[in-house]
Amino acid sequence: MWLSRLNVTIQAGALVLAVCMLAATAHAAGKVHVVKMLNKSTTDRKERMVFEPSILKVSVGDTVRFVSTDRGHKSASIKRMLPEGVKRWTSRIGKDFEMTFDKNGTYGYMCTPHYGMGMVGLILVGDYRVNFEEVAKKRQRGKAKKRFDQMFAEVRETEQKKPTDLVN
Ligand SMILES: [Cu+2]
Repeated sequence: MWLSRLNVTIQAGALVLAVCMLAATAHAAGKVHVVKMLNKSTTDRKERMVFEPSILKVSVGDTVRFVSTDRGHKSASIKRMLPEGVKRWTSRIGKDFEMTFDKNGTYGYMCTPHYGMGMVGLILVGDYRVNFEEVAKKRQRGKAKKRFDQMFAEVRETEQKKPTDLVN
């Protein structure tokens, strides 16, 4: 009697464990990365209105959470800075926003109200080179152009120095 009850307990325990492991596997499908939306850079106090990090490399299937650390910001994709067939996105000002990236490529985005102040960013997904040069050709203005040019240069430089850093 006592033994059979113990047996049931062990079986139930094994079942709970199996369910937990399954849930953990499902969750591991994609990583979640955080991009902060800030009034001031934490690494260079002279730089205002930034996404941090402004260049983010992720794997296909990963999610990026844009966190509204400071108020008044949003994340919106930029026309002709997305891989083919990817839908544009735009978040609500001052709200956290999550976006899952299911396609290889380079993605350019901005905080629409602060584009003129250079609040733009790049997300490199998997084999981001499929459209990198096209995205880099897109015409930009003012401070956004300056920051994008710096970012493209940084990506190219990293590619030359340590190509493995940019390959998933
Ligand atoms: Cu902003």
